[in-house]
Amino acid sequence: MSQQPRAAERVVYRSCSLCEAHCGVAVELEGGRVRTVRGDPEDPLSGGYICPKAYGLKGLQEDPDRLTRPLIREGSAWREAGWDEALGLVASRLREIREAHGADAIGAYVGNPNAHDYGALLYLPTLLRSLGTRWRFSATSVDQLPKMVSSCLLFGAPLAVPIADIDRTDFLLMLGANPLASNGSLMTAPDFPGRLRRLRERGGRLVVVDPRRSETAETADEHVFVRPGSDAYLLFALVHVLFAEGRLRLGRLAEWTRGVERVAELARPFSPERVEAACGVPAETLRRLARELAAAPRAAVYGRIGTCTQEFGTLASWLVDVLNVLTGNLDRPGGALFPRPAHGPADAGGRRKGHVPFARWRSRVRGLPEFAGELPVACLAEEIDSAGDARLRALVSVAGNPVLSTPNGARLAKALEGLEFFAAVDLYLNETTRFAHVILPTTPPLERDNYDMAFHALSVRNFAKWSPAALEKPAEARDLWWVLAELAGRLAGADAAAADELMLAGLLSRTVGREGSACPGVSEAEARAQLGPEPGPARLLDLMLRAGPYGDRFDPAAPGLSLAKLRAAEHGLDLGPLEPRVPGMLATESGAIELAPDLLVADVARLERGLAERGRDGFVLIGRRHLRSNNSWMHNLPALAKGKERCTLLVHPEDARTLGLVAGGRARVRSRVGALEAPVELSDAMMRGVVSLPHGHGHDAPGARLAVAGRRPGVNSNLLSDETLIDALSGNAVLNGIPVEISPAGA
Ligand SMILES: Nc1nc2c(c(=O)[nH]1)N[C@H]1C(S)=C(S)[C@@H](COP(=O)(O)OP(=O)(O)OC[C@H]3O[C@@H](n4cnc5c(=O)[nH]c(N)nc54)[C@H](O)[C@@H]3O)O[C@H]1N2
Ligand SMILES: Nc1nc2c(c(=O)[nH]1)N[C@H]1C(S)=C(S)[C@@H](COP(=O)(O)OP(=O)(O)OC[C@H]3O[C@@H](n4cnc5c(=O)[nH]c(N)nc54)[C@H](O)[C@@H]3O)O[C@H]1N2
Ligand code: SF4
Ligand SMILES: [Mo]
Repeated sequence: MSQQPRAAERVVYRSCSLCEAHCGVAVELEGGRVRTVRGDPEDPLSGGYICPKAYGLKGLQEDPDRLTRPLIREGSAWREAGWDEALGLVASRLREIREAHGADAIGAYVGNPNAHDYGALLYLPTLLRSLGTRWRFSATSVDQLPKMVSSCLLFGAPLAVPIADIDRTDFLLMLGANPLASNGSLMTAPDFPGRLRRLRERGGRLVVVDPRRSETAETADEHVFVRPGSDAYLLFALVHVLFAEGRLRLGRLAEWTRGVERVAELARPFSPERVEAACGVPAETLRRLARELAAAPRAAVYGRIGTCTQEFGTLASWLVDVLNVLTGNLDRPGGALFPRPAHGPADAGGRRKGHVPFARWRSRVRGLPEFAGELPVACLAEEIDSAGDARLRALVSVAGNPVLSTPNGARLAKALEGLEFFAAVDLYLNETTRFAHVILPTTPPLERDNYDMAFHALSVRNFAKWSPAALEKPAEARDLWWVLAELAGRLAGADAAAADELMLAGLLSRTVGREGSACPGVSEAEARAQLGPEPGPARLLDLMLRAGPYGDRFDPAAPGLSLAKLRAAEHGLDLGPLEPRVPGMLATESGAIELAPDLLVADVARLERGLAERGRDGFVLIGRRHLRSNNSWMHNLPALAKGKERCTLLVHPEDARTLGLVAGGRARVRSRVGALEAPVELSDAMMRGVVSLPHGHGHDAPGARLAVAGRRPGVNSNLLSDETLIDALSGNAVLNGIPVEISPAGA
């Protein structure tokens, strides 16, 4: 006799917000608790796919180490406090420091989870404005900053990132990405494994360029080993071949592209034969790849972490798009296109054109340039620990763990310890927040509503989904948006409601009631009446949706979109495949794609200089990700932490032999800035001369409250990453291709 599974009392459909894939999930509830988390087969984008981390939503909810009340540190002890006391203390300490030393004595660090919370995305600018500091840092500069710089120069907007049209392309050239572990990045494509499988089933070809035969490379038609940090040479060689062999095909974009001849000149010296040693890729392979790319009916080049967090990150990010343009694949189906998110403006029409927010100020110690209002996090520690009146004395961090995530974690930890005041908004007492004076914990994903503001703009289909809170939050819990707004308000002598009203008024004045705005025929009063009195991000989102490209323009009888309509579509709304958006979305001064902008052209000289030094380096270190892991902060969930040891040093067996390392033994790894020991795992998937260690481990820090993670702490790979190694153009940290010396531990 088969037993019928018990039905859940209630099922809430929403998205998993743990990674960029944002898969649709069905959260089954029973007795006020989560019974389980399943994939939602009716989600039009993910079709039921989830990865093991989805279950982590339940684990996170129930983790006894997750903080639920504000903590105030007294000496080395922590005590729980109410919100009024904790926020009052943060605001008064920050005001004191600002009055004594100026707003630039306070720094801010914003971590990755903010990108997965629309409340954070909407209210962070308010807090940052209220702090008034130019010393803003974020996980951007250990991640996609180079792509943002290049997109800003080429297309006029930092977040104008072309998305590889994986569902329709015939040829995907992927560099420095491992979506079988990461589930995709700057490319929201839930069920990436299934999409790649279908690409190959319909006769398409997948080529992966990576110094490790990654899980994704294993499934590809071809894997090309590349020396870490040499992608710009490889990509330039492909560009060289396109020009040399007359394989250009700009198509419709010819009219909208400037600088093609300049690119031809720049590519001339980078022949396949000249760069093959630097890349570790035979010249014939480079030539063949260029020909295949040019010959494919529809092709897309996609580069990610491995192409960004390296010495020539901006050049490599740029050349990815150069190839897409030169082969006629940019902005056409099956190539790489710009999404049209429901909350976004219809095109660049009303925006400021040609504005490149670069180097308007520089860091104090090293003179690194600001981009889009942020300084590279590689210089955060020195801005705190270098003597001088203008040093950083206080820090506010929001959902970040820079001690494990940014270069030279040991120096940063020491610097944080020396701060006069440190406030952390975070779910855990961890490697970073243990140095805080106050920790403000906010609601975990299932207790808050969400709309995937960042990732709908990076999605392989135009898509919108409302994620309702699955669980009612406890009385003492606060959402991140509210904490940001309340803090912003208090710094200005007001509160969250005042900060929220300011946001709404600003957004309304740009969106309705004015000639040239999205809704010229709607008065502010009318819009306010329809949006309702409830403060918070949902109301702002409603306004953006209604004024957006699919919006109802405040005519409830019109077929267009509003938050109410989105809420009613509980599995999400498929808004169709990506469609051409050039020239409407371009926001460059010329209104065209600037294929050879001055800043990038100037950086090519550095690439040229680097060529002589390449190909004869010693060992270099790269990173890797694991499907059950999420940067630094999900190792405390038993269901995800189980299994074999993951924080191992991968070494090619031949290299191990010459180094005297054995499987299961321990290696000592040393870089300019630090040393550590890690267990050795032999792997012929590694390129010779390259070793790999995952980041986000090292959970044995004294004072952290991470019982499960602490049992198998692993080591912090960012003890080895050197804060002086950066992509000189963008200031992005080099986290792949770090020179290291390796020996058997104890030798
Ligand atoms: N060596 C090496 N280093 C890397 C990388 C690499 O590939 N190699 N990758 C880099 C990349 S791509 C990134 S994005 C960065 C990430 O850098 P960070 O964002 O600094 O680090 P995370 O590990 O994501 O830490 C997130 C923090 O937010 C907290 N948190 C999680 N969810 C919430 C929430 O909902 N609310 C609040 N208030 N807090 C929350 C967690 O407890 C944790 O402290 O790491 C970078 N570091
Ligand atoms: N399971 C899981 N998923 C995640 C995360 C996680 O920590 N765990 N983190 C999330 C975040 S914040 C991000 S940004 C994304 C990142 O998503 P991905 O970009 O897919 O990141 P990785 O899986 O680290 O893959 C990077 C690949 O680049 C290769 N590589 C290293 N150096 C070079 C190089 O110089 N050139 C080339 N061509 N390749 C190189 C590495 O060997 C690795 O296979 O993943 C997100 N998803
Ligand atoms: S791939 Fe996994 S972690 Fe990422 S959104 Fe989907 S279920 Fe969540
Ligand atoms: Mo990231």
